[in-house]
Amino acid sequence: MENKLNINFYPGHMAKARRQIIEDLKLIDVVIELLDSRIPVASRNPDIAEITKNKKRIILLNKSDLSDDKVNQKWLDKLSKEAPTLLTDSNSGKGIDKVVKKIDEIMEEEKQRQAARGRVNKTIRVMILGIPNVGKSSFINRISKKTTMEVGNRPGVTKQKQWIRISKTQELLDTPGVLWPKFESQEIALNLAFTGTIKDDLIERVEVAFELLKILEREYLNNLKERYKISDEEYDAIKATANPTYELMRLIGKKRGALVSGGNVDDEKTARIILDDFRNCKIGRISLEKP
Ligand SMILES: Nc1nc2c(ncn2[C@@H]2O[C@H](COP(=O)(O)OP(=O)(O)O)[C@@H](O)[C@H]2O)c(=O)[nH]1
Ligand SMILES: [Mg+2]
Repeated sequence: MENKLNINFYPGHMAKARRQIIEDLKLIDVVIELLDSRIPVASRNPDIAEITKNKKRIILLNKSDLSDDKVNQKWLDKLSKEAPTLLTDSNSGKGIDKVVKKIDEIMEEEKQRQAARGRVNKTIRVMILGIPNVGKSSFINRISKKTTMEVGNRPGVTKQKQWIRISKTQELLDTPGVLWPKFESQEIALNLAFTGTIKDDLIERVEVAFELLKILEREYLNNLKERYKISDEEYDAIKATANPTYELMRLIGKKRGALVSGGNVDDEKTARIILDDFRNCKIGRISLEKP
């Protein structure tokens, strides 16, 4: 646990998951790459392009209810050059209908090729890929409307692939492919920590909250002021100190009553408040990465 931000500790497990994905892909026509719209770079496994290189692919920027709409549009523009890209919210279901339509669209040409060879109505087979916590299970539950999810739990059939019919033309593999993120930089590791993809007990919470606050102060200051009822005068006073971000953190702690006996600010408790508020969208819709 002292080994903070270094959690690549089970390569054997990862290699096995990767082999399984490559095996499963033989059955698949279209891959859905699920990303967290707040951190499309950090939530992307860099090997995915290689793993899926002969497959049709669509990209979903999930948790779009939590991210900044202006930034979402920019990511849509950028990623669409690589593959068809859509915004989804797997909690409410917003954007999910468009996924089925988009898959039919990108398979249209292939379908006509098959029809010319006498194969009509071949079912399109789809699979989800993504790192932990991006919303793969939520997405599958949403798109399958919970109709056939339980089938695979019968004893004796658990080894068999289960397909969930998601439209007249499409079936989805019921188990998503889980790829691990790569901690290619401190920035990526921090973004994964902010969003809760890396568990807090593996990391230094106060440091992580401090780093998040730095970004929020720079990019979303008005959201912060509003959430924690910080006046312009209070913020100006903080700005004049030697370590404004730390003073901001202390002010937030004070405002929220996160104090230790004696009246000093409880940094650990304050860190928890800031991280929870961010993750629960209480500071507003925030994007941590921009194209
Ligand atoms: N706000 C929001 N939360 C989501 C969305 N999709 C998933 N979640 C939440 O993110 C967490 C991880 O989701 P889960 O489906 O288990 O992710 P998985 O590890 O990829 O299967 C859960 O708390 C979900 O409720 C979404 O589109 N919006
Ligand atoms: Mg899951």
